Amino acid sequence: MGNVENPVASTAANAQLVQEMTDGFHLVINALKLNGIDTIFGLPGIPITDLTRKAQAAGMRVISFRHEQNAGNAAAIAGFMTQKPGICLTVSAPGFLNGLTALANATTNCFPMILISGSSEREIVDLQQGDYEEMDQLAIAKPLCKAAFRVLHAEDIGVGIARAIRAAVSGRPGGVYLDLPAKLFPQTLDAEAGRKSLIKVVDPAPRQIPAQDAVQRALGLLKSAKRPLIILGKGAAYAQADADIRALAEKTGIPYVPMAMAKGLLPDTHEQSAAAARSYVLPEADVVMLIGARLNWLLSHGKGKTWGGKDHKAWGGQKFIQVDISPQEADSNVRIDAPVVGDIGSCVSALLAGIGSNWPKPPAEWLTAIAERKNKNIAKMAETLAKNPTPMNFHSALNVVRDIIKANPDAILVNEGANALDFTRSIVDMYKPRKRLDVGTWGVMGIGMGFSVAAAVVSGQPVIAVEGDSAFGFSGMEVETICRYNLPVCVVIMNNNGVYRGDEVNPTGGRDPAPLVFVKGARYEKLIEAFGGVGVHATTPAELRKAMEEAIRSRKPTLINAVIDETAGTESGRITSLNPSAKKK
Ligand SMILES: Cc1ncc(C[n+]2csc(CCOP(=O)(O)OP(=O)(O)O)c2C)c(N)n1
Ligand SMILES: [Mg+2]
Repeated sequence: MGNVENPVASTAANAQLVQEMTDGFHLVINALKLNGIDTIFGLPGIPITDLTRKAQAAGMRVISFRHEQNAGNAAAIAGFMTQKPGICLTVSAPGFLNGLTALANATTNCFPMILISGSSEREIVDLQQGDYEEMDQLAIAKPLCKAAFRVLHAEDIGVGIARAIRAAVSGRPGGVYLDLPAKLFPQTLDAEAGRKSLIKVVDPAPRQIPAQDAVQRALGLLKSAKRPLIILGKGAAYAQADADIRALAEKTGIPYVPMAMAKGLLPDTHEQSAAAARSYVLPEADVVMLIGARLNWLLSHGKGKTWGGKDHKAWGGQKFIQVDISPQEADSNVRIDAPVVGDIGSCVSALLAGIGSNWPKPPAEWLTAIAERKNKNIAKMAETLAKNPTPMNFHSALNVVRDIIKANPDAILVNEGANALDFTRSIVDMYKPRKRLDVGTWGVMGIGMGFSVAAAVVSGQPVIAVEGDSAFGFSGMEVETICRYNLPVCVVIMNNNGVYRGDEVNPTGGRDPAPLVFVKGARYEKLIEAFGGVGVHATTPAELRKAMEEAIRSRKPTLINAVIDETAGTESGRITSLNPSAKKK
């Protein structure tokens, strides 16, 4: 009670007491920083507004978005690029739900991210008494992510963040949900106890060394092949084992096909690339080595006509080697004769060691047959690209993008749309790993601006986003974010007036437009001008080239509205056949 008698001493003692306390806000921030996480992608509001302020005050980069889905996509792709979980921070119920699509997409694509959402008062939520933004977020997130956790006590924040990080990046990476109720943030804790409660995660993604017998089995099968093929998936790109993957391809001389986000792992101009002869090599290969690529729909499930099978479900006769971090991946669609389970880096290095220096090159007939098809297809494409039709079409516009990427191989290419996606993937060569970021496993629209913001923030490199006009609309408001943070992003909208194409009409002759078409001649470039960015209306390849060169040079936020022939596209681009068609005409 001495303090009551001496008011001055009492104030000083209280001040000291306050200094020695910490709270939930700071524990969350310090736990992230302790683990090398320096950026938060999010959108403020109750109960996490102060967390965003305090994180910025503590030196973290806080990138605020206009919609949580875009913040979530940014976090996910930051995770893919860095092998550290990207953080998306949202408010409760609606903000959480807005972030959830990105979380599910991250999990599907094996991108490590953590969605951290504030949540309402547990006692009220659980009794369903109608709290502000009431929702049992943990239960809803669980089936859509790799792991989900909730922290109720400030002393458990360290453990909660540590578990979330491990779950996101270890084994097959994926999305993790972390639920932080509002009441957690103001909870106080003795500062020293708080510091001690935090965990610096040691070896968050431990290497997983493949078994030697599995490696030998795979090499035996590969050696027996007459027509071997390697398929590189985005798991191979994620692994950052670029030099070893290249050495594996080059030492064996085996032709390879990169999946979309593995483009550039070896330069697309590499002589062993069989991408331009894909429809020849898949059915003809006798042994296929999948490296970080799953036999999902993107590879026609490893069977059917694409693989030389007699009908759409028949096995084509290939033997498969599958290098994957998940032991459950093998046999998911067809028999895998030689699974090699481990992290891609360790697996590739073990395979390399087994290959030694005098591995026989694949038979010359195989290589010659591929080269013939490939050269023919490349020549045909060069002819198409050289044309300069009016109005501009996908080819003449993308020929420009192709040149710009060739001249700026460190630039990151973000890509979404249908025709705008498929044509870009096949026309624009990539020269370096992890430079192509796209719609991934789901073919989801809406990743464009979130991916662009994160790519620019994480890498500091210029970003070129090639967007269908429909695709752009899903995240278009983030051009304000791009301008606000002054990011070197150049958005190129392939504007063909609609979804797939812009020439459909309402068959009834009624006043409503057809479901797939947009306002004709829309001036998208004016959107970015509203926020101080550079807008360009480009109707010819020359105008497009000039604007793109200037965007790269100036690093100013730029949006180029590239006007494309509205009749140039096809339904769903390359995946027309996936549309269910009515039997009755
Ligand atoms: C979230 C989501 N909604 C809808 C779709 C269906 N979809 C696929 S591509 C696409 C847009 C294609 O139009 P656009 O981006 O303009 O590309 P274009 O073919 O015209 O070049 C849509 C709506 C999707 N893939 N993802
Ligand atoms: Mg379009």
